[in-house]
Amino acid sequence: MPAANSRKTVRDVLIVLATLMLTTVTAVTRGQESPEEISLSLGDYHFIPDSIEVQAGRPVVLTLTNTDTLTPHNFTLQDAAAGLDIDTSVSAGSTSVIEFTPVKPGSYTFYCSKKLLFMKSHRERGMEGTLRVIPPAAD
Ligand SMILES: [Cu+2]
Repeated sequence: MPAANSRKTVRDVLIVLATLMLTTVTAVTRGQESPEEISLSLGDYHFIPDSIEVQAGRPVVLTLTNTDTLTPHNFTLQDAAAGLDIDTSVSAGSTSVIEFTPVKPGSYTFYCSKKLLFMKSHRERGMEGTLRVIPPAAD
């Protein structure tokens, strides 16, 4: 039945168009979203807080403050599959601000990769934490 088939095709095309429009609207809405601002303090082999949660697609402004008086630290978060490649040093007593937009929901480990020769790395001393990326809010 050709007539029924073409009606079905028209319906399929409409569904695809509607989906595309919805995707576009969602992308535009997300683009306008204000960044999420998070502060982390780095010191004495810890991150405070050591667990942060962000939303996929929403930009994050991360303020990293090293509260130690001598020891440099860094914030390393690398996951190629999730498009995350962050490695920022923060010298003692200073602050660095980084921006990134997580795109893939999941749980990612960040850590400090500093290490002195013959010593345990900061990560081995417990300097790591978790970034949880939750799916975008359905609205
Ligand atoms: Cu460190």
